[in-house]
Amino acid sequence: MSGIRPLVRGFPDLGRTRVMGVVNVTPDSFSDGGRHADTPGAVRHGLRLLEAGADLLDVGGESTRPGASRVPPEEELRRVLPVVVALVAHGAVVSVDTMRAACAAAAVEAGAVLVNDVSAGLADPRMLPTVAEAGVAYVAMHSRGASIDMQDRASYDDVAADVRHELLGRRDAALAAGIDPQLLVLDPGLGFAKDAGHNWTLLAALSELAALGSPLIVGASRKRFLGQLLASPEGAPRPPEGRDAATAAVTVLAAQAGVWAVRVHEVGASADAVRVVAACSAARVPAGAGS
Ligand code: PMM
Repeated sequence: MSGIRPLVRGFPDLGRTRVMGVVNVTPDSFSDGGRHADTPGAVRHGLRLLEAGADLLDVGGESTRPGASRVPPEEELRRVLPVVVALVAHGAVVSVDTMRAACAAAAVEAGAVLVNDVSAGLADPRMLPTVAEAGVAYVAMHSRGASIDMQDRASYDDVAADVRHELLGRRDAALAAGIDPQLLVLDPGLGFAKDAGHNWTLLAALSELAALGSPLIVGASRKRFLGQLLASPEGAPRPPEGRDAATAAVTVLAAQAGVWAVRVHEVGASADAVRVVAACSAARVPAGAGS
């Protein structure tokens, strides 16, 4: 494993990639929309993910699937906040998946310790200063514009180089706003303004992204490119609930590249996978040994 498993300050070193379980409190997310849309259902789901081995839980109230429209701010807060409060009370390490500074601030006030922003600060000019002031960890994910039409901007000269360059721009903005570099995590944003080929190229280039020196998070879970890979002989994409084994395979690739965390819907297989990769990497025979 490469040497990019740095601590994000405030998170103890587990000696392995950590597993972030997804708690979508939404009626319309592509993979689990509507399944845990009310507070008790979402909290129960979060507790099940913890039992299955999640290291942290990512609570979101706004679907970002391609084509999704924005949810009003008050509705996002209404969905997210009670779930954050309840999961924090159960001792969970909670992240909030939001593009809005006000939602991030309220979630942090309620005990969230990480803000996961798929717009990397571009959707709300208050986001970066708010996170800097809160002093919590921040995920800056690569995307291009709002979900409603982001796939129109899935055009790159060299996707790995372009995403790296654009992420560096967001890292500069985050640092300029006062976010502690030790609290900053980058994410290539699989599926966000990217087609399947772009996603595979980015997965193949994770080590180059890691060379930027910031911890990484990867979210491949149940995404469309996996459904396309696993399509039926007639060409029908495999539905989201049939993509968990492929998701766990991506977890292995990501853990081997040394990423800080993977963001997944089904936690058990990925929790096992990151331990397998860590055990194997700890057992690696030093170069030259036995010769
Ligand atoms: N993907 C989704 C939502 N939030 N956050 C990060 N950091 N990375 C991702 O890849 C990501 C994300 C979309 O998936 P969902 O609708 O199933 O949550």
